[in-house]
Amino acid sequence: MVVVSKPAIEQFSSYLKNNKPTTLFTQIPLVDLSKPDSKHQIIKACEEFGFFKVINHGVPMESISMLESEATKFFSLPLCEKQKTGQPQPYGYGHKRIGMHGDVGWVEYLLLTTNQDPSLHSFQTFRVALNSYMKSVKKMACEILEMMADGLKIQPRNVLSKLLMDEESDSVFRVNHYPPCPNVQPLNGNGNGNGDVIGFGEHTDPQIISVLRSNNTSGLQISLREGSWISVPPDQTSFFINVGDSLQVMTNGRFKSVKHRVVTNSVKSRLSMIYFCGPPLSEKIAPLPSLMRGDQQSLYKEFTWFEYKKSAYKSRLADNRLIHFEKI
Ligand code: AKG
Repeated sequence: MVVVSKPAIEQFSSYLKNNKPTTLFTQIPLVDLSKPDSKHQIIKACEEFGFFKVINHGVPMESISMLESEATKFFSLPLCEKQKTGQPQPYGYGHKRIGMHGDVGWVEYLLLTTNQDPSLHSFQTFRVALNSYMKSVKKMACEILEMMADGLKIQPRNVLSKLLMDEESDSVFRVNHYPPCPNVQPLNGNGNGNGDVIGFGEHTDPQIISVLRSNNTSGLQISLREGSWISVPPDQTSFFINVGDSLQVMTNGRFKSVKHRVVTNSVKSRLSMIYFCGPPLSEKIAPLPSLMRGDQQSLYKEFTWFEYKKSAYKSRLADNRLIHFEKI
């Protein structure tokens, strides 16, 4: 549980900026990975929203449920037990504080590297469930990235997925737990509405893509291009894919990383698990040459993933991190 005293709740009550109710987004781009036209659907969704939902993904439901159950057990442990996984610097268990620069949310989380992370050494069954889940999710992510390359008509088709398959791939895994937030009036049947409290503040993900799965509790919202926020109906059998900043750069701005956030629920807790697909630290992040036409110029200065990450760690959650890397 996140233990927060009543006055401290106000700290989290970043009421939605425009204070307008968000609309439930029923037209989320849906990609059926088993269909031959999925590569075109992926491109369209990445161009329009930087976000889509996938079905027929091939990740066994058993593996998903096993990880969810282990994560739920973990978060129900006393605080001192959870803290044995280490402080989030950046890997380990964290609660309320997100990052090092004053961002807070109604959330507790575990942030792990996808390579032999030592944080869970005393949680063996959790570690086993995590490894099995990550293996399937990584495979699905690679398939999506290969379909993306096909849809973009670029060769070789593993130009993006090889960054994930690389032994040095700097991918990260995060499990977030949002306990019910008591001071939110249940304005609708789901227990969330206008007085939403921020669980995880608005941001874009820095990596290539992120693969998100949550339980059936609502809370995830994405920002549309024109700036309005919409609620994403939860679906525990599907995955949601976010375009990250790195993919925005690799496509020279053709795809845009999606701004998203999580609001809390007064009745139900939310559990989400996210695989952030990152390249190796030494990888140059630049527009893919095969996507550049004629004398088209890169919109971005040259940088490595290491340089981007270093800069991102100095920023606040909602900052536009790419701004420092754009050509003027
Ligand atoms: C993040 O951990 O970066 C998120 O955006 C959280 C999304 C979620 O918990 O659904």
